[in-house]
Amino acid sequence: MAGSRDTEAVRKRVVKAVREARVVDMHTHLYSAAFGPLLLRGIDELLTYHYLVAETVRWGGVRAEGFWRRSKREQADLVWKTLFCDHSPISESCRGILTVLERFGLDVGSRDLDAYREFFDGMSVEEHIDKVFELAGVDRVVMTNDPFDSIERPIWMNETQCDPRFAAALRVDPLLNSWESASDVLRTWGYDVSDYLDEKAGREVRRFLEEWIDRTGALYMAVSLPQDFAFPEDSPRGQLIAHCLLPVAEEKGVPFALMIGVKRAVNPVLKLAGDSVGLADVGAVERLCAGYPDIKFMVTMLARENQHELAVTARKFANLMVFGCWWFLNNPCLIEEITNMRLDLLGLSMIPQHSDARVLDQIVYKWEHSRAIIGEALADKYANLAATGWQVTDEEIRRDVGDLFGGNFQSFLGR
Ligand code: HDL
Ligand code: ZN
Repeated sequence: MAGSRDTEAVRKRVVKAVREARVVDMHTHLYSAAFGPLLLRGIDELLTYHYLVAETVRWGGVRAEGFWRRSKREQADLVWKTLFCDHSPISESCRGILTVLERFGLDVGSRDLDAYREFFDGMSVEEHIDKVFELAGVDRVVMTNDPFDSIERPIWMNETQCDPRFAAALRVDPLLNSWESASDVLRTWGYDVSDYLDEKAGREVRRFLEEWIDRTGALYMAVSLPQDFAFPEDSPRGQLIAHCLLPVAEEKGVPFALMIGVKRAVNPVLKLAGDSVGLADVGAVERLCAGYPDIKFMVTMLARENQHELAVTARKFANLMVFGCWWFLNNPCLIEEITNMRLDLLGLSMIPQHSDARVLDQIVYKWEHSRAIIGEALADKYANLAATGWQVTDEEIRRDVGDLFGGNFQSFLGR
């Protein structure tokens, strides 16, 4: 057994284990090479990530309409000038790009954007994926797969072989949040659904979900939900969840992931960057978990103010797995706060982080930054144990860290 109450020694062992942990990134917007243009990679995509678009437009040098009229390269040039040259790149989104450049061994001090472009352009997509997964310490990522996406759907219909490092998740936002238009589309695909959600429509929607879970091998079904999400609710979404999503989740044994608290398009001209956050009702999560004890729910919420109640709700329901510091919470100050809250309330029975990466290279920085913060929070907890005389082996530390960075997710899937 390691030394007696040497808290510094145990901290070092925990930080090392977190740094070395293999990761299963359970929510991303990445795609394998088979999905062609859907896989975003390289410096210009990193610079035009919607987080940086919002931060660039804020400085007023360009209105959003003018930004969108520029080419991707011109947009990246403008972001680089505004956020990296005219002002220091302090924000998490900006700093992340510098972390990526540094991890690839590039000369960050040169600020030579064209040299960075030349480097990324020199990698084939296969080389690029291999290198990024190696640098990030990631074994597998889960994609966000939308059957209603006009580019993605034909790729699945052609039974494309997917890279085993990229698992699928069936995203059902159009179905649940825009039933009117989704039902029209479903009819064109041969599902006999009318606008009115009768028993036949319910049967056909369940068939659609089952077919797409089988086609994609989806590990779970997921939806992002507005801040005013309510359940139960006498609405198309409420009926679709109760009569379609939940029965299929139970039948197929796949979790239902709810991502709650989005205020959609508060500034539409910013496009993806135009969404915001709103306080949501954790009671809906409580009623789902209580009402359907045999169904597994993974939940992340977008408002900082929802985090404590969500963690307490997870103490009440073993079929609830909270995950990630999502979107506007994916910042060092909030990852630290939320991770400490969850460790105090839930111990190790939670999923501390996902990357939400949209650009391949982002998993390098998102995981580097999160490992540092989660590692420190975890080290504090083991130091507290050591201070009592509790001793922990390296195997036990690696077991616990493995649970947090992939094991809990895999176990919750029942796979
Ligand atoms: O709905 C989601 O999955 C969110 O993650 C949105 O895609 C959001 O635009 C995002 O990229 N957040 O990081
Ligand atoms: Zn996402």
